[in-house]
Amino acid sequence: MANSLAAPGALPLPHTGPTALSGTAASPADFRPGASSTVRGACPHDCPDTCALVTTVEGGRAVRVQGNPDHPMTEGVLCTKVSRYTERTYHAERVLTPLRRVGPKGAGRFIPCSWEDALTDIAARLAGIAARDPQAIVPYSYAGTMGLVQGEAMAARFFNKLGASLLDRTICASAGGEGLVTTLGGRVGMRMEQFAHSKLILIWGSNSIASNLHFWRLAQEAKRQGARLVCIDPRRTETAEKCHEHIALLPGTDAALALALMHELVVNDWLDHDYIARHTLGFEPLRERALQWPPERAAEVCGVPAEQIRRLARDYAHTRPAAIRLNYGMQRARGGGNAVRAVACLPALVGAWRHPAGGLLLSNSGRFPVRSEALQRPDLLAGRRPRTINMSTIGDDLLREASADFGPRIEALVVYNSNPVAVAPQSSKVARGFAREDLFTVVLEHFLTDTADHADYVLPATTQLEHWDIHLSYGHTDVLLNRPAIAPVGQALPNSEIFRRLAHAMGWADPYFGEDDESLCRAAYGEAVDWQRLMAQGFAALSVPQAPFAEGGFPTPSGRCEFYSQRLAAQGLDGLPDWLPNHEPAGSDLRHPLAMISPPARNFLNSTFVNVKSLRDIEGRPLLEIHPQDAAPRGIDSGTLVRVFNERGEYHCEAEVSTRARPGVVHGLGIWWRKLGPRGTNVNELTSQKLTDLGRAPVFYDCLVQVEAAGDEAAS
Ligand SMILES: Nc1nc2c(c(=O)[nH]1)N[C@H]1C(S)=C(S)[C@@H](COP(=O)(O)OP(=O)(O)OC[C@H]3O[C@@H](n4cnc5c(=O)[nH]c(N)nc54)[C@H](O)[C@@H]3O)O[C@H]1N2
Ligand SMILES: Nc1nc2c(c(=O)[nH]1)N[C@H]1C(S)=C(S)[C@@H](COP(=O)(O)OP(=O)(O)OC[C@H]3O[C@@H](n4cnc5c(=O)[nH]c(N)nc54)[C@H](O)[C@@H]3O)O[C@H]1N2
Ligand code: SF4
Ligand SMILES: [Mo]
Repeated sequence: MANSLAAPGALPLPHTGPTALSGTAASPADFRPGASSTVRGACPHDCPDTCALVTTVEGGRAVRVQGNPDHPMTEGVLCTKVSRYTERTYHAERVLTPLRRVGPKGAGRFIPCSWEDALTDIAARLAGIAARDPQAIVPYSYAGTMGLVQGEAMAARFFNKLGASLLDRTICASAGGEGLVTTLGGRVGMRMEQFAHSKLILIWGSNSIASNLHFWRLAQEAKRQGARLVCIDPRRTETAEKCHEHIALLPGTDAALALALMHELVVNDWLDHDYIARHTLGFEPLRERALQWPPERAAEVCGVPAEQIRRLARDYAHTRPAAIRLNYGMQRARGGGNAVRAVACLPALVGAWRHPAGGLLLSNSGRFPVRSEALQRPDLLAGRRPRTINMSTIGDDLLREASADFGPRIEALVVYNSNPVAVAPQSSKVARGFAREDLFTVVLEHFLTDTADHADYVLPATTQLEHWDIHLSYGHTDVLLNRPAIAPVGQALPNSEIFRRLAHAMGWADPYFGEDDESLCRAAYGEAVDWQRLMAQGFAALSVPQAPFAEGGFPTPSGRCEFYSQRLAAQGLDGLPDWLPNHEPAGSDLRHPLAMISPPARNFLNSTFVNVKSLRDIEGRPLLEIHPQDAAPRGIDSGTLVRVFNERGEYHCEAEVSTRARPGVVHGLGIWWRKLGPRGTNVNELTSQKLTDLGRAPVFYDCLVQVEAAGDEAAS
């Protein structure tokens, strides 16, 4: 069976033992010309919806990817992006063989080579560096796939055995994650499906229609049943437009808004004293803090009317059940961790958790009993304690010399499931680092991204249609299994298999490198999830209470919702949540008077799909939304090519004059590929490598810029 799936030209496995591709969902007969079958899978993307997929395969070729109608959260519906999955999978520019660099670094000039030559040379180069200091080798990966097997399983075993630097994966969610863990005790919250029954929903820092479509369906259901929807977002997004109310606060001011809401709850005694007494910790000091935040003070900070804040507090206190869909947009500024802490206090103050459709949801990923140690084998470090590199400061770190503080200079990078040259902050520095001629870079990819262009070797990876994987979700609470629907395209191999073969090329014969992908899928949850059910229907629900904190039981050290955190206080930090002004507060720099946020584009997923023509056509061109009041004095109209700049760099794109932007705030949408943007730049030329208060995360939306008409010479 395994061989029937081996790609033409792919090497047989160099070691004995089961192969990565053994045990496929479709029987070999399905690959006969003319045969048709459907295969159940999971969407691999970094999206809270984690949809269940059904791929139709005809004659060995995937012809359609659809939502699984049997999966309650997917309901048979996919977003536009993933319904175009076959276009991406069979894209003419897919990398089909290993590639070796022939041009200068970054030029993207390669020639094909064999797997054997590539792996032999890579192993020799890595072994040479490791002989001096394995910490000079850095893995770099994020969520190109959220799969537990094609993510950090075989890859982690490889780097742990090697003793390479560890990577702190902070680029997306670690500020908010820390905030949530501080207050609630874990990445846990309401069950997603319960939002359909809420009567008030605050959509806070999220453009659900673009980035959490299946939640939006639930919110629509609630709206039909009479719920009021309030969107809290600096940008008038398509979601904000469809809510009853939009609170367009300034970026990075959410904690001030939350504290003013608490002020109103306290002074009007709109509190659930019984819930507070039994299930929370630190109410008295929180009360003191809240009393410092009358709505007038917050109104000044947030740039919204005090009356709007008062009304929101009244609604929140008097509507049952009241739910908050918090999302990551609001934690990409300096005080992002504290902002999440502050918002996470609200449901306990009013006892919203008592009802299944009340409370808050940022993430439920902490509910999944993933056996990370079994997958990643940290024991292979065998007592070594390699240094940790923060992925969000890779720009600076690639340019650093060896020092006692930092450790060895970075000599090699192995990148998979990520496109750092486009997505990491301050990308001119990231690109400069990747362009170092003395840096040895291997990139596992589907396409020649901005990052792959800088590689010494590009290794062709399989897509979700071509490999096994198993998933958690950070929205719903179902485990999903992904079975391969088609044979690997070209000579592509799963990430897991590439690391297996690399281990073999290093001369490592340890049995744990022989474990196949199906076994890894089974090992991911062990007995905690019913494997037979997963095999049969593609998903399995975790048992999570409908109202998780109705009777308290928070997974904090005290078992209570911790308004006050002893743990943070012991570190010398503020025990209470507070508003921390941005690193780059609006009005603080006359040369760069505009605050820029850069939220995702609806038809891309971070930098994925930018090269899929039908989706790029919908998005049009890289653009900057700017309010008419900011555009007029600069002589800018819709369609004007503009130069957006600060002391870190400049980004060229088209202006769209629009009241989606509030005065003083501009929006650079989506993460375009640098090489597809005018002058080879994207929005991350402007963002900084400063970090958040908690979680060491980047501050993409805490960024001051100036904008001017660029004139004709800006054309690409
Ligand atoms: N279509 C699509 N879907 C995606 C993604 C994508 O790129 N495209 N990315 C995926 C990923 S990686 C993630 S992490 C999630 C992100 O999911 P969310 O965190 O829900 O991200 P967005 O929907 O972009 O919402 C961010 C919103 O926050 C707003 N915002 C910016 N600054 C602030 C602020 O200071 N306060 C408040 N209240 N709001 C602010 C932005 O205007 C934007 O509308 O989405 C995932 N889903
Ligand atoms: N300015 C600005 N920058 C941002 C953000 C923002 O809002 N504004 N958002 C940030 C956030 S939330 C995130 S999560 C990061 C996202 O950053 P990344 O996780 O790097 O996400 P992508 O840009 O989607 O790049 C993922 C890459 O992985 C590849 N890939 C997918 N599946 C596989 C696979 O199975 N094997 C291999 N080898 N490769 C695969 C894809 O082809 C793609 O090129 O970006 C961050 N950057
Ligand atoms: S990107 Fe999100 S909405 Fe689209 S198919 Fe994947 S999980 Fe579903
Ligand atoms: Mo993200």
